[in-house]
Amino acid sequence: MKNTSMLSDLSRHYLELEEKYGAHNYHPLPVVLSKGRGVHVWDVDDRQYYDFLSGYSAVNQGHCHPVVVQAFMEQAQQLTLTSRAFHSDRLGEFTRYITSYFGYDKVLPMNTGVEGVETAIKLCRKWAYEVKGIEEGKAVIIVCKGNFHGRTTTVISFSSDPSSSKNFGPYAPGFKTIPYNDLPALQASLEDKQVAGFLVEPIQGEAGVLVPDDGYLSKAKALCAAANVLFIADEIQTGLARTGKMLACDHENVRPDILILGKALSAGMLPVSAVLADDDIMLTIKPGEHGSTYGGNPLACKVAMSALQVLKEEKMTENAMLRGRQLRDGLTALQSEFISTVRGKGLLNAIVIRHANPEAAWELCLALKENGLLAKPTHGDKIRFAPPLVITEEQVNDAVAIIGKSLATLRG
Ligand code: IF1
Repeated sequence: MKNTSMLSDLSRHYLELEEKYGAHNYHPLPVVLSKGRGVHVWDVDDRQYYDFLSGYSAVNQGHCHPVVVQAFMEQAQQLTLTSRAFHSDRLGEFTRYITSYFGYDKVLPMNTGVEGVETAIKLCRKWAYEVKGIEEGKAVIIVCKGNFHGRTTTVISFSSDPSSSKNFGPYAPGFKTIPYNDLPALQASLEDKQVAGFLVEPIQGEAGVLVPDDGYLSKAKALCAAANVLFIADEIQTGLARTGKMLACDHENVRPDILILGKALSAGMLPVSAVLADDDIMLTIKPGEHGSTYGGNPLACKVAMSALQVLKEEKMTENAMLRGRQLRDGLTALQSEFISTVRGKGLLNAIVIRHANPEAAWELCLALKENGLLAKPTHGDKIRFAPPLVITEEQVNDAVAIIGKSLATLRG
């Protein structure tokens, strides 16, 4: 299936190493990268590309952001890990910085995104039993069809994508799936008194950048509040300026009861995630009840503060809003017979390919690569366009021209 004929010997060498010695749990585009700066990455043959995936939104700040790299290097030479058996000067600073940045009482730092989700689930259940008064072991968390929240055994238990869950059972109970962007379904599910939380992506990423109707998030939040159910926002992919606001929930002035961040919280430097909540929720977890060896390590804390700082200092939220609109307008103006939909918010966008050949989206991504732009198809016919938020007006025009030129190769 993989056409590697156009690859250099050097690229093929690295690709074959991964193929031979690495597990086959991915199907990457045949390109071998060795360098990144801002919106660009370079392959081992020194060919330059626009990165329109941004590590699935982990490098919002651009590759190797110099301010974040500097913070990383300073801290790497000072102290990198204490474990949580001891305090560190960086953890204290970080907890103050991030809670005032987002306006919450407390933060619980973890590493990967899915650990943040797991933490939110545990917090929600603790709160359900110790504050709300649900009978122990009975709490239900409502989730949405088409969700993607990560790959642990509990989290895949409520995935609706068989490729994430099939033959990984037995599955964890305690979750109920309702359709996304469906307020009546949410309202009906909230009648069950054992419901403790509603876990939702403000825009569904993996599902193909599905943007819910205006008002969905604010009304969902209101329904949850009325039912004394925690509104838990997974902003791992949508947060941190990606959609043209600091959080995607900000588009509707929604303040989640539990906020989960990851990915760009470290500007792509190392896995850093965080869960934010107020005291009534966060203080239900007591010493010894949850944690992680690396969670809140000094290196992660320093890098995360720097990653958050540059988002604000360089006005990346505003740029994502402006450049996102420009990108969608540019894609629409291509008037390609092969694009059935252009959608997204800020710089989290996707197109849906319409073509007789079911491999057309993959073929288009190969053509994009040849023309100097990297993007990855999802679910066969969708392609995500999510460049780093430092992209300029000129670069967006250039990228749209590359996409137009590549679409032309799908003809015939
Ligand atoms: C992979 C998708 C994106 C996420 C949300 C939690 C996590 C993710 C909303 C878990 C992770 C990733 C993981 C990556 C592919 C990718 C992805 F296509 F699968 F859906 F971005 F769109 N919540 N998303 O999007 O975070 O534990 O990975 O740090 O290969 O699994 P993680």
